[in-house]
Amino acid sequence: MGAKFLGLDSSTQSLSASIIEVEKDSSSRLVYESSLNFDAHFPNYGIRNGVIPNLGGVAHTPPQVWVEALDALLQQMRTEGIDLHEIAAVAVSGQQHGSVYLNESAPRVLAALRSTESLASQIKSIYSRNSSPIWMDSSASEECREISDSLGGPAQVCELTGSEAFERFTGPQIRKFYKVDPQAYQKTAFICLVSSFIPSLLIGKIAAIDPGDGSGMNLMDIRRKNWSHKALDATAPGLALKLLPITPSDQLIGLISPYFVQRYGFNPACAIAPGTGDNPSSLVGLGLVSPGSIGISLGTSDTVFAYMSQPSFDPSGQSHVFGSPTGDYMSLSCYKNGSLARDSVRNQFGLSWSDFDSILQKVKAGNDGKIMLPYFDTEIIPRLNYAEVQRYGFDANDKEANVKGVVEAQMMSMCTHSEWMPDKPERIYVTGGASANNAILQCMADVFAVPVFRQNTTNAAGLGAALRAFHAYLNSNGRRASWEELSSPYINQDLNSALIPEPEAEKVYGRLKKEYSKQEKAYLAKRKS
Ligand code: XUL
Repeated sequence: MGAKFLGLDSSTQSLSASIIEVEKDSSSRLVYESSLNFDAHFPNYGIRNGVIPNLGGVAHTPPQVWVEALDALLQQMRTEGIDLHEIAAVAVSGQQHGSVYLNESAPRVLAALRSTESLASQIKSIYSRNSSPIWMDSSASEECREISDSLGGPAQVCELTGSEAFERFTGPQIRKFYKVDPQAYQKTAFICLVSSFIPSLLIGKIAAIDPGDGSGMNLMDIRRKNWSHKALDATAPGLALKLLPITPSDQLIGLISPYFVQRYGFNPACAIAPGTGDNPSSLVGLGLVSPGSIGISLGTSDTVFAYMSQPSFDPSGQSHVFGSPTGDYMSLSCYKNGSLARDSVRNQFGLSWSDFDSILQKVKAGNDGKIMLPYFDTEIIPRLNYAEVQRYGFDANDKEANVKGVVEAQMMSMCTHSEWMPDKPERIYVTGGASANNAILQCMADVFAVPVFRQNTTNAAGLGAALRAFHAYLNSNGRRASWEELSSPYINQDLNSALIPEPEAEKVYGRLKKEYSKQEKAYLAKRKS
């Protein structure tokens, strides 16, 4: 039996576990996956889809939900008979940008956890802020402007940090916290991301942030991969003292804390690798470690991403450059109207996923020229601070047109807004819950006009985390394995199972994409005037 590596993915709506088993020759396979939904398990927090509802543009989650989920998932794994003693190393993938604020008692409390009591009950006093702003928050526009002005304008912020100032990015959120509640900001001794907070629990001390998730903050110098003092100063006073230095992705950050050894049977020698964001983690989980292919994740957010050897910026300023776990870079375009927009149409007409699929298949490509702009919620690309669905040539009651319209709109928007990316995609590797749906993937293939490969797991972020644990573990033992080698067993490149563009549909979308961009531009111009 080979060594095992555990990836934990703390996403917007759930915490998932992925375990890979590695043989002597370093080949590996995925041997376990499971998931725990936040809303279903922790109704007492009053969250909906993982978020505190009805706060307008403000989107927060109590961090205690993530903490409870960690105990609950590990307990569930034990109950299922998983021997956690076999895990050699663990890495975490987390929803990006979300931040956790801790007071000065945190290091002491984390170092003294007793295995007889739950994590949540022991750490409830370590927060300087009870809720965490997450990536769905769109309420920090004023702070984005202030940071941008102080750094010389949007292009300068992008050149320095890899992205223009964005509402959901951690820097603008920190600035907002400092302005709204300066006392609580002052009491904050440490600021973590979701992807460094969970590793902090695992090692029993505050864990550092890696360049992949550090680049989602508007605080990291994207080229040097360390904090930019100019950006920190533009954000909030004393911020440098609240952040640990950035840690490289391939170096272990500690051993698992005795709490997990005693409570769940982990081996005391089990090592913890740095956490990173779910998109950087998916990048390696999909084997995107050289140019040529792009990844699309269809989850709560829909994202389009690709490997880059050097930073290259979207001239429209809507996409981002992040660090990649390989030590290089990645491009990332993020859409807020992902699964919740698809769900909203499905629920409106009381459809099951298989009904939704049949309608998508039945309605001809192009929806007879009917176009939707799918802003069920505020949007990131294009940047919109209000929710307003637009329908051209149909209304809200037309079931077929709405089902086809929402998916075509998502695909056309992702495709047209990815045209800036330096390497033209030759194929798409797809992940996320909705990647199980054939008709959605066929529409993706037709719109992008390239084959779409569904992977064996819908959770590339969790798999990527397990692979990162393995990579950092090898590295710490003085062994080097290439990322190609590590990820290749998981990449489905079989053309027989790929979704291939249909020539007729490809032609239809060639025309419709232009029309879509026109409608999008006209709508944005109308809203501005
Ligand atoms: C990326 C982003 C989202 C979250 C979702 O910039 O905001 O994809 O990472 O988990």
